[in-house]
Amino acid sequence: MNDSQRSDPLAPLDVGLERLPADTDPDKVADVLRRDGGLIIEGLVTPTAARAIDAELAPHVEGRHAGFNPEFDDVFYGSNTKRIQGLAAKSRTFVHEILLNRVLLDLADRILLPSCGDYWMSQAETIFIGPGNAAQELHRDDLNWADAARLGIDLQISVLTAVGDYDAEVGSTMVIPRSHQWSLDDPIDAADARPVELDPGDALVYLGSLVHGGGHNRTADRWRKGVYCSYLLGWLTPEEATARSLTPELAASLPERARRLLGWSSLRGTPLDADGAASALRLWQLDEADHARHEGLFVQ
Ligand SMILES: O=C(O)CCC(=O)C(=O)O
Repeated sequence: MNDSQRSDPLAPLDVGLERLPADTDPDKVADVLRRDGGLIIEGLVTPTAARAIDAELAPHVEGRHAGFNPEFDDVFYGSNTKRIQGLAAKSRTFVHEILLNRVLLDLADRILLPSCGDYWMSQAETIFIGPGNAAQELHRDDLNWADAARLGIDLQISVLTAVGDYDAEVGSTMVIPRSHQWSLDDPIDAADARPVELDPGDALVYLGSLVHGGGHNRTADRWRKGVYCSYLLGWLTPEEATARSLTPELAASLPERARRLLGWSSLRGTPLDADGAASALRLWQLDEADHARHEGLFVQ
């Protein structure tokens, strides 16, 4: 720790984030996340699962051009970056290994459930950063919900799992450890950001209040491969229209917990244990006759 950090406990850490194995006690993982705003879970999924997710998404990634709207979105989302969304419909391994990952759900239970009846998925996408792609502006995800971000509670947990190269040269995520403790109006200095390097299967987990951004891919021929997934308080609107990415048949074929996370349920304002698993199948809270619209796929 340097002198400025000793005199100011909220100054950014010189060192990067802590790295914990996936079998670490969930209370400890939650404490580290609350303290530093982010951490690395080593081996969140196995390298085999990471490869399977990459392979299942590959046809979609190959069929997608890089970049977005050159006048606006490219600056933030990346002119040579491939983002494929609707992942639950495209990769079963993503659903089972990332979305439903026990380590992530244990963490979300501890961080998000105190402020909501249940949380849900806000977005899942590939963030494959191609050669030459410039660094993304450092930002806080919570500012998508700017008024709620000022309430002083945790809104979102984001997870970036490496499914291929994820080193500093290729544009690994830049983070400012402990910046989640700053005021939202504090200036952001890119010199404070540190790269988070991951092996396939490792994941960067961070709060929506942590300052971060995609790194600069300085290579001529390598892609940085991360799969993003985020969990959001149930009373906030997700970034992605997740439920619309699934047909009723596909939704019915998923585990009940996945369905709830993907928006196939009504709002639960009460804690899960008071509400029970049966509510997961309740698409409409009150009008049971309306279930006919789904031709018996979902039962009360
Ligand atoms: O790709 C990354 O490392 C971070 C991406 C990100 O923060 C974003 O697109 O909002």
